[in-house]
Amino acid sequence: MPLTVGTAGHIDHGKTTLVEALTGKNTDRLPQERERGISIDLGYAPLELPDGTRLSVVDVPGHERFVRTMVAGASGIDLFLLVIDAGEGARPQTHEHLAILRLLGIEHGVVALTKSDLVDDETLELVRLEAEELVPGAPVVATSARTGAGLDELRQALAEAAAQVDRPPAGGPARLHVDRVFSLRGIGTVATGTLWSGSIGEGDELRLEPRGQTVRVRSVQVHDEPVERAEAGQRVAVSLPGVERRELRRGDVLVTPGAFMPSYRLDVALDATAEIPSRVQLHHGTAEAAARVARAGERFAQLRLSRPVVAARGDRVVLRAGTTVGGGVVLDPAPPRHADEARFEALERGDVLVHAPVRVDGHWRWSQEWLDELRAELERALDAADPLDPGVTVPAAAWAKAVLPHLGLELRGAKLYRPGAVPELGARAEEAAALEALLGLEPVPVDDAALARHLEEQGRLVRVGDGLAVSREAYERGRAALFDGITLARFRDALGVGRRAAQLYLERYDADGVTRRLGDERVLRRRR
Ligand SMILES: Nc1nc2c(ncn2[C@@H]2O[C@H](COP(=O)(O)OP(=O)(O)OP(=O)(O)O)[C@@H](O)[C@H]2O)c(=O)[nH]1
Ligand SMILES: [Mg+2]
Repeated sequence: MPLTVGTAGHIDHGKTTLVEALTGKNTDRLPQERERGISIDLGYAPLELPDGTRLSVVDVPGHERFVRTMVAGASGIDLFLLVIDAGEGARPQTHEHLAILRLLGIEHGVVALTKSDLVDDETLELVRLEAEELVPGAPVVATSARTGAGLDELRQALAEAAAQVDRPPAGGPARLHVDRVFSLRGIGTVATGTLWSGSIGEGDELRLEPRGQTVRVRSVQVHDEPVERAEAGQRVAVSLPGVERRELRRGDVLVTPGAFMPSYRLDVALDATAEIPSRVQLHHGTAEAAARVARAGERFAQLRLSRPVVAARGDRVVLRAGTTVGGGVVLDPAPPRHADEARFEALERGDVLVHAPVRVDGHWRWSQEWLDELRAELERALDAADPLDPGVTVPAAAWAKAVLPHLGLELRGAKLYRPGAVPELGARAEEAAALEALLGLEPVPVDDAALARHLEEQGRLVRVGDGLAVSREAYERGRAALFDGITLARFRDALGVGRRAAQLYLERYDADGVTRRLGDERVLRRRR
């Protein structure tokens, strides 16, 4: 099973140096990072362990101003590598990162005491005790990237910790939280991230949320190797032709179309590590949003967000207000706009109290309130629709088929209409009359395709060629002039139009099944 290990720990405690000692890769690639000697953005490197385990390493910055970046990096990991400087011991971001790991539910990992070459044995023992107290149950390994001391032991400890991770295979629809975007010459835009569920393969159609853009995957890579399909848990790079690099950023989500709805509200069970104020910064996946906290009793809250997130039940979130103040587990990713404690308690018990559609035992379920909201939204769209075609496109969601019968609307083709709705000219009646006055034998252009279709349905014109029309009488006159074996020249003379126009008439008769082309001639089709 592919696993990702993320570093954690206070600034300058040696995370990046340790990752380089383990993997051979310096993940501080930005010029500012090299100049200032600190990590600013997330770094990535593959790590091969002696027992053959392959881990992806995410190296995070320790600076207190970049904790938000740390949360984005930690949100997709399975294991932690907490780094503590043996000379300094635990410092503020050691504690904060550790709290974040706990809030994200990341239980397994290893503590590395770094720079052991700089301290005496007694100091090392004191820090070891501190570490053991801080992270009970995790192995603590003293290391030095400078001398190489403890590195083999650390690799061994990481392999053992990896063996303990037991992540249930996450099937279902695909969801990838984007953490990095770049463009490659000849390939185009590439997005990377951890695939939280489902799988992604070449040629898949996905939705880029919360923007709501449909994209197609050209190719998929895992660890710089092309693969046909990437599976949940893997760090994945997908190339997305036709998407501009600036259209994508960290925090965006790639999902199976129709499977997740971006939401401005989350119902969560809170896990407070400090006083949670009424306004916080929400971190979910690689995304962030300002949130208002509407408490429901002691333990629950509805988070009302400044921008939508793509969440699922059971997801973990982190809440910060200057510093980390807590987190939560998502109970309902698309709740109604109210927060009453009883509802939260029922949700937590696992009762299915749904708002937006969810699949329960193979059947779609939704709340009446949600259905009313959807209906109101569709009514607004119907009011705004072209009177000539007063319908709206069926919502492109997996639940559409199940929900449609409950809407009281009429399905015609791929669109929904009010029952019995008929096309009406409305404000275009004058335009139609002006057009009709122009119609005759010679085809005239009609720019308004919807209008042309409507007038043809009413028997007021016949469309020929691309964006042209003739009068109904002209069409009938031409039809009466047809006989078996007629050529283009004879037809042109019979109708008294130009060669190009004659050609358009004949093509229309062919399309209508009146004639069939046989070499240079037309034969009449026998009607049954
Ligand atoms: N002597 C000694 N110095 C070390 C060791 N590991 C790291 N250092 C030094 O410690 C300083 C900080 O190391 P980094 O690896 O950049 O620390 P970091 O934790 O990645 O820092 P941020 O990413 O900014 O939080 C550098 O000057 C390293 O050379 C070690 O094992 N021994
Ligand atoms: Mg670093």
